[in-house]
Amino acid sequence: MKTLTTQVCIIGAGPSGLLLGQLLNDIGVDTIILERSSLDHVLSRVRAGVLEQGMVALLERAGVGERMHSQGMVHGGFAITHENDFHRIDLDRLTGGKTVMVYGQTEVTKDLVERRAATGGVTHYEASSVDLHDFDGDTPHVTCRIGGEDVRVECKYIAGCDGFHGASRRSVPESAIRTFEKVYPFGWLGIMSDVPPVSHELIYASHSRGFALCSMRSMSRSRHYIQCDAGDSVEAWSDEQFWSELRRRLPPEIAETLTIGPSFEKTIAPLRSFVAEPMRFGNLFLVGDAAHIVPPTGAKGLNLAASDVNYLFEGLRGYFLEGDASLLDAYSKRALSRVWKAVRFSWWMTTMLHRFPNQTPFEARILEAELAYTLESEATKAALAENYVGLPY
Ligand code: FAS
Ligand code: PHB
Repeated sequence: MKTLTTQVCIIGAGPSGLLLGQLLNDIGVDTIILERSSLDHVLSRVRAGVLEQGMVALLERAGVGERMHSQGMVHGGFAITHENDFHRIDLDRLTGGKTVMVYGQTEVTKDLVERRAATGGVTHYEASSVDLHDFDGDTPHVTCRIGGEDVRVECKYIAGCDGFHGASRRSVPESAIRTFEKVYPFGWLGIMSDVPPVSHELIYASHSRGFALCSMRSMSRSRHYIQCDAGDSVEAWSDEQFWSELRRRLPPEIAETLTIGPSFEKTIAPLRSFVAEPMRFGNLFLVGDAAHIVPPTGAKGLNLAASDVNYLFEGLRGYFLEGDASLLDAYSKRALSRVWKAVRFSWWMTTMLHRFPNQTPFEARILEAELAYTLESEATKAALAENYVGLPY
């Protein structure tokens, strides 16, 4: 068995693992990242598209702000449509000048992968049989197979950045962890297409036929979603069927300007809210999707991963550079406080904008009133805006 030694062993080379690894390496704290998939697979993932200002600042600090600022798009607002009505949510005005950055998670990952390689960070891709050991004891370590060889990584701390289906959360004894979950009775069918977006800002559509979202990656690449049945399959949706359903869920004056074209990516994502408590187990810290999942309606998943990274980075910096473990001890409480507020916001936006099968007439009226009140009241629009741009870290 080959033995490697590092200060922090990071499981997973998604946004959480890569961002944490870069911030730590940049202050001289050694990390090794163990990633199950190939580099190509990691770079091929298409997921989030909206970055809060807190995440933008962290990416700048990690040295990957240049391409984001040159290719990303700063948005000062977005629209909510309800049947044929159009309402702009003016983030800039409602939050006193805050905005969001539209820049795909794929690009964020690419920038972080390149930065880590350029600054000598060690990442082992295609690491299999990753197992976590003695994270509650004195010799935390991780074993895995790399290139057909058994490897043991000895470390002081383990950062579980391996997503919802990873090994980290599953390594925690059931008696030590409490989970909270809500599974929604629908999914999102998403496509990518190299056609201009229908608007210069995002459009969240609430319609009797179901929810839709018109987003983008650039002014020549669109990212669209429609609510679909939880058991739906991608094969059941041709491009033509997708585009015609999307058109039906938009106000006519927008639908008629929709540019359609072939999709080069088409997936269905299930929607769930999930939180694991606590987020620390001895020398193991859960980060990002390893600890929580939100429906993408509020664009919070990727951004919560960033705020977890911020809190854990502050804790590890305090420990390794100043011998002060207080912020490490506070990690789980600080992270969960912000996580639950984002879980609430994502649940609220999802519940308000989607159509639920088996909804009673009373429930349908209540949700219509919720949306009408939200769109009429400055107070509720301000609350929507401050959550959308991101609550403070
Ligand atoms: P990730 O899941 O991104 O990364 C985990 C990494 O760990 C992966 O590279 C995985 O290969 C690796 N891994 C897993 N198990 C391992 C093991 N045993 N050993 C080693 N490595 C292992 N968020 C939004 O804000 N907006 C969206 O529109 C949006 N759309 C999404 C669509 C889909 C289909 C999915 C799945 C998620 C979406 N999300 C969205 C949420 C998503 O962006 C996550 O919040 C974000 O990827 C979280 O990053 P990580 O915590 O790094 O987890
Ligand atoms: C995206 O562009 O993929 C996106 C944007 C906003 C969301 C969800 C997804 O709320």
